[in-house]
Amino acid sequence: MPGNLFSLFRGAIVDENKVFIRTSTGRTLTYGEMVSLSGRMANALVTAGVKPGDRVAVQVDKSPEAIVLYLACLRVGAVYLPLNNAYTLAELEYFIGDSEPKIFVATPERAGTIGAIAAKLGVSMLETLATDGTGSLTNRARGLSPEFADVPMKGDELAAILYTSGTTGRSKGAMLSHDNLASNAITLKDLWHFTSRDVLLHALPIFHVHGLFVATNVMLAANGSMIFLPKLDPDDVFRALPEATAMMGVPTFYVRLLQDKRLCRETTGHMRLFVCGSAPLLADTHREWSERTGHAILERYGMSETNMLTSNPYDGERVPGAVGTPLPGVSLRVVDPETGAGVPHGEIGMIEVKGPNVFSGYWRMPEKTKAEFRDDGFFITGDLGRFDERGYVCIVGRGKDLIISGGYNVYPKEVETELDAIPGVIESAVIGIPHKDFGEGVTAVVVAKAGSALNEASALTLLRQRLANFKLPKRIFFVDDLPRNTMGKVQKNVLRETYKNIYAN
Ligand code: MCA
Ligand code: AMP
Repeated sequence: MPGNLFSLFRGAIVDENKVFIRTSTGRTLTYGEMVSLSGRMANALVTAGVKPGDRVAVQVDKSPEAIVLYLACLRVGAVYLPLNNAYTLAELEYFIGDSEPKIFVATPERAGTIGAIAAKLGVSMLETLATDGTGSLTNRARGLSPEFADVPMKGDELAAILYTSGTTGRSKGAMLSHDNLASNAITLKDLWHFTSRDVLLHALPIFHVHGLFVATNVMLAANGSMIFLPKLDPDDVFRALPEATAMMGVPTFYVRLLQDKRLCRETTGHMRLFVCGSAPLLADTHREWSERTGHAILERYGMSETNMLTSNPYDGERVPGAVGTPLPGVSLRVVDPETGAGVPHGEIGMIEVKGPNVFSGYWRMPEKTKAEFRDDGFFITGDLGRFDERGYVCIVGRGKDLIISGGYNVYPKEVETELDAIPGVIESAVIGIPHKDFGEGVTAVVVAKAGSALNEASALTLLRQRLANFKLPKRIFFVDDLPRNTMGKVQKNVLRETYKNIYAN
């Protein structure tokens, strides 16, 4: 492994003039510019007092400069902490308090409000970065030298912290090391045959593993190019598609593109690869895509804590409904969730994993970390699965109370906590219901006090101030009582059955 991950990326450059990122507005960043700009930005961070191990929290829009900032953090040895730009101030307050960043980088529009919270929580510096690359951070970097001696890192030192929600409602920061990220980038580049001839159509957000580490790190390791779209807009996609060789997306991308008449063999014939992950891809979507385009989507499976774990083959059968075999170097076993003993081949159990890609633990949560690892070092994913007769892994459910909506994780407990805090609410249950577009739709069932004036719209207005938009229930139902079993536990399976068809059309 390369030590500092940036040295892997620098070493992969065969052509400095090659475009690394081109935006949908036509702005470009070459590999040579990426090295010099990240050098300047690394100098800016050091001048601002950032030291190895310091957290740099970032909530900005997608831009080439945001990637440059990520790379500058690697070079400095700082810990990059990307935050979903849908997070509300209430959510940010928790992340800032928990991670204690040295600097917070925000969009110019949000700098004022975030600055007040950051200052209250003791963050000494707030910098800005806009979508067009301007802002106080780039101003700081402008006059500085492009030369920067990358800080030597031990492979197990932290490169990034990614917050993932938790079953208790408190988000946990998954600590990822330089080696965790390097191992996955090298493996996926080789497995999926990425080279400097590739152009990746990139419409994912860059604050999660999929858009940042799977897509961007793999392209950096391959010296390939990316076309950055701000979001999944089918018009932008079909405009950019002729120049692309590959695309990565969550299932909602594929569902939406299938609704577009432009999707056909002619418009996708030149493409080399379509990769999907972050949530289950329905077998029907996989088949429909193959029929319309002639391309079998390559589905893979991973987590924020582990990066990628399994993949369908590049050459060989890509099976609808299966996530493929464990990546080289990854050990994956299926066990009895209670005892941890292996289950017979083909039977369903808890998926546990070990490998160079697996994180070292949750930021400042040693107890949680201990609870989610076995004594022999295997990480308990919370996903239920089985091996099929080919040796492919199939994910059949989740042992954790988690909803995945459009590729984003939503933990019901977090939404229930916010609902229960609303005056007039006695209790609530939040469930995931099959949703045509988002895979699962966050759905709330609420018991309100007699005579309360609370209704769906007023509850949503209050929630909107507290929760990121993708966590908001698509529907809220008011009932007299929640169904309970003899132990008094809410029967979410009964609720899921009651509301199972609400998003069918
Ligand atoms: C937006 N909305 C959503 C979501 N996104 N609601 C539920 N779930 C979502 N994911 C809401 C907006 O708040 C808005 O609500 C309404 O939907 C319409 O917004 P729209 O503009 O259509 O949304 P969009 O911009 O098209 O976004 C949908 C999306 C996007 C394309 C599915 O959410 C997305 O890019 N998801 C990818 C997430 C991702 O990268 N996951 C990877 C995590 P209103 O109108 O009421 O305000 S990494 C991971 O999971 C692991 C490691 C892995 O294996 O990869
Ligand atoms: P996150 O915490 O956002 O990284 O989400 C990780 C979770 O997404 C995993 O634990 C799985 O439940 C789910 N996931 C990711 N990829 C797939 C996939 N291809 N099929 C089914 N579930 C997936």
